[in-house]
Amino acid sequence: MNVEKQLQEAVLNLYGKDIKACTNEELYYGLLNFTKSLINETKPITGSKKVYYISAEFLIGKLMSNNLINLGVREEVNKVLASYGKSLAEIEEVEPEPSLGNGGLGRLAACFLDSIATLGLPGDGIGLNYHFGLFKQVFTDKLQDAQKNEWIEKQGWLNKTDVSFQVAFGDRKVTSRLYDIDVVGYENGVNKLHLFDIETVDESLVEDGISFDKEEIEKNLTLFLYPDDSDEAGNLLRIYQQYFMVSNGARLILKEVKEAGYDLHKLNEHVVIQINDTHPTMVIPELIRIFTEEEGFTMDEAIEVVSKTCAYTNHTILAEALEKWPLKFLEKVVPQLVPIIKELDKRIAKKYTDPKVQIIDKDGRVHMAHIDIHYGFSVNGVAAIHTDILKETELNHFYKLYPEKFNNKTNGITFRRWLQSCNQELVALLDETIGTGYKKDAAELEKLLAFIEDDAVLDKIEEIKYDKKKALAKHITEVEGVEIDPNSIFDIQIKRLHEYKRQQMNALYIIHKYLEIKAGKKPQRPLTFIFGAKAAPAYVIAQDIIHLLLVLQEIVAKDPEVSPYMKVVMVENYNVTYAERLIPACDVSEQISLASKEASGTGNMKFMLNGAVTLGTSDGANVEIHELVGDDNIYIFGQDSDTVIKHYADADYVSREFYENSPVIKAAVDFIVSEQALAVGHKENLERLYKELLNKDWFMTLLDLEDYIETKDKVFADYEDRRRWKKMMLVNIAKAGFFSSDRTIAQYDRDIWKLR
Ligand code: 26Q
Repeated sequence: MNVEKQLQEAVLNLYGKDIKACTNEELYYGLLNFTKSLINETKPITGSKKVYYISAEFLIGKLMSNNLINLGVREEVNKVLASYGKSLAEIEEVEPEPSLGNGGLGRLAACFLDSIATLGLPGDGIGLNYHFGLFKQVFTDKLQDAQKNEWIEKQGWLNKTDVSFQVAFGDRKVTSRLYDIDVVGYENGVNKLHLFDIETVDESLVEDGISFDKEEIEKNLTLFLYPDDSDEAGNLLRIYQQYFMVSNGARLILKEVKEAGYDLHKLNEHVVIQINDTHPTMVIPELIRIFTEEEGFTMDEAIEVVSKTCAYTNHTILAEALEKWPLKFLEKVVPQLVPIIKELDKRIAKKYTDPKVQIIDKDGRVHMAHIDIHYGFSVNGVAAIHTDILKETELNHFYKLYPEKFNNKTNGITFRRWLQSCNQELVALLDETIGTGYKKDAAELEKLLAFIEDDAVLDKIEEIKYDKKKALAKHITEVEGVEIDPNSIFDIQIKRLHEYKRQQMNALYIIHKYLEIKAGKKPQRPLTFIFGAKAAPAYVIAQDIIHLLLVLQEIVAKDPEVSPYMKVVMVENYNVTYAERLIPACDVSEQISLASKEASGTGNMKFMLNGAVTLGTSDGANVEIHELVGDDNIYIFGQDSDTVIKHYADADYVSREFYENSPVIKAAVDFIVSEQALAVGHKENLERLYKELLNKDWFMTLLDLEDYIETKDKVFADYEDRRRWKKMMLVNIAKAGFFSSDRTIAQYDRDIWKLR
């Protein structure tokens, strides 16, 4: 293949110009056509059994760089463009980022699609084509404001198909339209991400910000990704969305099965449906409904085959995030499913008397996870500790009924995006030192351990980090208007804003440092604290925490005594693209959730792979990172999950006691409502947050604060032993192979899907 010739032709066709004369925007669209034609020449992945990964979220990020890597032409394209004085990195900027996910669960789904195709497994994603996705975050008056994020263009990765279905709700019928995005495996074939849309969608329904008429289902169904796991309103719309997704999904799956000529009674031999959290759970009663009403199955037959086809992944143990829909809501939106759900419930009630395992509870709420567990063949958690907690506590009643269904699949990340695409400098070093085998077998990264005493390699790792920090600093200056010093320590916390993730604890450390500097105790080296986080618009305390961070950013920046020693930056509209800049530039990775609450975390893996050192609690995948790198290459602090779970059981955590017994904690918490803070911030937000910490603190911030301060001080002191730190970086990179999503997907296939 002659890349130059093909690219030249692509832009000539579009614009009648040659590469040299094109703008970056024109080159992007030329490259898009070029890449799409390469994809069309790539073989579809086929087989007699296929996995359908159904998910309300696919946080895919920009696709150009990854597609070029996976097609094996990125370097060549780069060279050709460079020979015309063009920069591929700048051209890639043109691409809009689809925001089809909230956070971890959506990004995981995207990594999984990449790995499924890379392993050559037949497997498609099924989801929704949200026109504005998750909201775009802007800061106004140090508060989060939500705006629509337009990402769909005339020319893009979405391909309109001729697939369309009728979907009936209780009060209306609508028509769907399927759009596909190709998913290219790394040096392998192509699968698809199927995104359903509604034909009658109307973008003009959106008024200012993200408000729109919630009743006009025909027009609004696919406008937005429901932005919360905490908002009460809009629940009905969410049920419309979920049913729309699974009804179309079921139709598509059955269409493909019939076209292949398979017997529907043997569905489970050809299809496995992986249910990503409970959002797609209605696929179970929907399939049963279709089989009994349209395909002549008896209820027993339908239940049996569907149960052997569906598998469920749990991503949370937060009770409030487990979906429980009032039967009333389902009766309005999907009355056709209600008799099926009642039948499923009746069968369970007949078999088991324990109220904890019923599908419909005494208040008439349908527990979606319970449907998945009773009527699916596999239940998995997403990190070892998470699965253990599910088995021992949260889902213990189910574990006792079905021990054989429970299994762990520790999450992973695709190294194509989180190493090859975002850190080409590190890739070059790895290629030089350990060869290129790690690109197909991530475990080979361990070969890097042989260089632990090699100063040239250690220095190179440090130099790459420094260059990435410089690049990030430049970007932050450009887009946030904040100067940061690449010689300072970059301490980064990026993830959805949630109390259990404890950004507020990080803020209290910053206050503590600020007060220390004011008192004359200066850090050895300047510190840069970087945050990125969106908060669900209806999640009040999360908004308050964002406000506090922005207040601290301003106080520190405006204080000439302090600003030479520390900076705080809360970046606006944190998203996948931003993560790709932040992660390679990080020194200290903040993974500080209250133990037992973060199912896994995947940012922790991305940071490690890029040579950051973790400061974290014994939670989620941090536990496995700890086991892999050993005590000397990670900083673990805080109470463990057993202790935390016991505090909840005994209801004996009183945050005020910690406040009253520790002058350090008291000073930091009081600062939130100090005159100094109130002069910059809003009384309402700051007082509410202060009171929350003192009177409730449900996620036990103050429990771990002193240990956090002590440990973090040690991290910063250790950073000065440069040789030791560089070795820690190397060990973290070398041990990251386990967290490749290729490993995760191979395990899903081996234990659950059995596609070959
Ligand atoms: C629930 C009810 C009603 C409306 C919305 C929701 C809702 C929406 C999104 C519930 C949960 C989510 C997202 C959850 C999520 O992202 N979980 C994360 O999943 C990651 C991948 O497994 C883990 O690494 C994280 O630990 C987990 O928090």
